[in-house]
Amino acid sequence: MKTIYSDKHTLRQVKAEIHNGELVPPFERKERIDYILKELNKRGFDKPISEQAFNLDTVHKVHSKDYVNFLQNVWQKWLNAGHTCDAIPNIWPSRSMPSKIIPSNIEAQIGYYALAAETAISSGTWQAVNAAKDVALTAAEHIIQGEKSAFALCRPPGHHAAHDQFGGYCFLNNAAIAAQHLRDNGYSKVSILDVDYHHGNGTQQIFYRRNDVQTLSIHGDPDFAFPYFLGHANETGDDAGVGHCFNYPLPAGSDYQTWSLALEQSFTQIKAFNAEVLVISLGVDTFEDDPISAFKLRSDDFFDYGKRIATLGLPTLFVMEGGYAVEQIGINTVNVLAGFNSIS
Ligand code: FKS
Ligand code: ZN
Repeated sequence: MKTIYSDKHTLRQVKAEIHNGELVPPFERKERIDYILKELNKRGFDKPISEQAFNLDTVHKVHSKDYVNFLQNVWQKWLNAGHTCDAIPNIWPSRSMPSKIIPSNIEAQIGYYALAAETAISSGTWQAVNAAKDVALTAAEHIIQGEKSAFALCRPPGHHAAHDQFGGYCFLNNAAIAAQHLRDNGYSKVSILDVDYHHGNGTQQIFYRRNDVQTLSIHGDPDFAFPYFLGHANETGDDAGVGHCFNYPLPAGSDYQTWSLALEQSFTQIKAFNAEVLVISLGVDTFEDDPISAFKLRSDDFFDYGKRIATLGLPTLFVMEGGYAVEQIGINTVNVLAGFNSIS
């Protein structure tokens, strides 16, 4: 399995995130990628391949033009407003003032396009975000060219990024963009299976009214887990998309036995859909020692579920999402890929 990677991810380095009422060093930091690269090398995976540059055509099929334009320009506008530190969203058109007017004030614009407050914007954020989308598209190209699998080592992650909103460390939805690219290049049915601890709200929203891309997510119940407002079991799709969205919210403390039952249920739906290609939103924050999550998977469990994913026998594109136990993120991530390789 080839890994696609861009060193441009290091251009995104924010000072802090809001966590439990205080500013703390960001959980989503560049060192995460170093541990994964080190473990890939140690376990004999091929040297990572650099990303190719793609234009924004595919991006514009899953995100609005004004949102993408905002991402490209926000940092310069923030500087022009006289600010020097990272930008942190702090005001929203919320339920009591649900305005659809896009404000010209940059602080207000940031709030308009934000879905949460933990995700700061820094110099270099767009460059990293744009490169992560190139990583995902390059990996999708490998599948289109006939590879059985590929690993898009994206940073920042993408699955919380909605049609026109950022948050949860995500800006462009790398998995959704890759899925769209597969759709545009001969694959008529794509399944996106999200195994990150957090619900893939952005991916769900983007494809909610479509019947060509099935979305499935196994995650901490929104009753107690971020992003709180989406990811319930009764969200099944709308319009043409009815029956194409599947959520498996699980209780805090869920171990691999519980988790893998949900995985098997998701497989039943992927088979019923007759998916031609699989995109895995791969977050390893389901790990027992993850600092911001509440599941109990152990390192060996990651190998086991990688193996189980391979039994589906589908071309499979792994797209990196979360995982914050940095010392073990490499082992857990590579275990999934090695498990997959072990039987395919
Ligand atoms: C709990 C606050 C939760 C935000 C968590 C974001 C998780 C991001 C992720 C991704 F894959 F996108 F990186 N804070 N008090 O892991 O889902
Ligand atoms: Zn996560």
